[in-house]
Amino acid sequence: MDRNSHLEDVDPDIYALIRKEAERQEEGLELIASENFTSRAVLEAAGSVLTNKYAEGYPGRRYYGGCQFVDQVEQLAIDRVKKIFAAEHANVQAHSGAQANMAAYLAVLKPGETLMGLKLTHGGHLTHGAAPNFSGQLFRSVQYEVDPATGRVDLNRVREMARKERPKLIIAGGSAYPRIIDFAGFAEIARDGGAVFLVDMAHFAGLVAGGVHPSPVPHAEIVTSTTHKTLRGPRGGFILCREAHAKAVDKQIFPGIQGGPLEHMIAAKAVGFGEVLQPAFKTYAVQVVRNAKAMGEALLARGYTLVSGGTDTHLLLVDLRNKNLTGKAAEEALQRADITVNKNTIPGDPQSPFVTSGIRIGTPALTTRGMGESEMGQIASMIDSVLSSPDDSTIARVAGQVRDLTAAFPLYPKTTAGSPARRP
Ligand code: DSN
Repeated sequence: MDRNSHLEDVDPDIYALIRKEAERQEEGLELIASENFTSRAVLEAAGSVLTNKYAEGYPGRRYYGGCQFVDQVEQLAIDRVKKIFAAEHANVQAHSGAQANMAAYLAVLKPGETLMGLKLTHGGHLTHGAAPNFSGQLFRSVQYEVDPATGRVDLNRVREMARKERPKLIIAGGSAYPRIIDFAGFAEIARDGGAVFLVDMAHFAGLVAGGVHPSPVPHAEIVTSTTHKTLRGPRGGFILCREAHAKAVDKQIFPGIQGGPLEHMIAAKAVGFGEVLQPAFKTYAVQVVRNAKAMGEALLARGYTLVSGGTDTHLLLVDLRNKNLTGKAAEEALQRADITVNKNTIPGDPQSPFVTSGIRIGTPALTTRGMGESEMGQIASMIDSVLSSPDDSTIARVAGQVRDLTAAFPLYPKTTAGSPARRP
């Protein structure tokens, strides 16, 4: 939104709410592991006139006229994401990660057939077979868990379950799993049982792109992802697959589960992918992981328990039981100091998913602001102050520290055109 906002004149209510959200993002510490801040260029493409265009179909094969420019936009997005991940085929139309997963599953499974994924309460994702989700309703879902002693996926247990349950699709990936997954080991289990192996890399895609995390692409027949987490693009999804699954995947996205693609978002994805292809993105990805490790070490030094003992990625899962706190209470106390995390179940959690015994902490967003390991140490200390004594005076003191720190790392700094900070 620029200084002379048209929206401000037309709809001051929505304008004011967007301004408030921009200020919340600017002035708070964003530690939600699945969030990030896109560039102004991505925002501009997402807010472009491409939103006006219907383009059912694929580049060169549309059901509407006038697609000559959106065809080029979509082809650029496809070419760039294929290049980033060395993939054989890409579909960039999925509106979200959940849509990407739905289309990918339907490309290889019929309703009622068996899929196997990591249990949600053990770090998996809703779409990996959780009962209330389409993945648990349309398919027969079996769920593996992490080893309670290590907090890690144990491939021997996965193999045993796969032999017993004979899934047709095995899914690896999750939304609160802090460790590198053995993709080759999973692929072997899938191959032995005649299952398709799919990796949902939504959380760590940016780390793969930046070369600080193994790539699932050589091992999995299908890889799904979002664009807005560590990959730092706009909100959306995409699917990569081997050529053998290309037709089925494309057919399941359209006409299977979606209609017209969101070409403005596909343009924004293309811009984001273009940024990922720049050398600076590697530096970013390296720092995300360093920051997560630094945050983990600082929390361990203050007596916090981390599920699996630490992290290999961008996220940490903190077990708060030894601090006599629930995830819900911790999230609320930190929010009062403008530190945003999310409550999260820990493996074997005695609390309900609405209360939980843990919080999930991620470093992608603050790394985008330019923060490094020393800031992570400061933030761990702020978190500890709030969680140790969540009284009004501590919270006011920490909120002041948050204001000072965020002011030193402006989120959308002044552009050469002179737009002020805090005007994304
Ligand atoms: N719910 C998202 C997350 O926070 O990890 C994933 O879809």
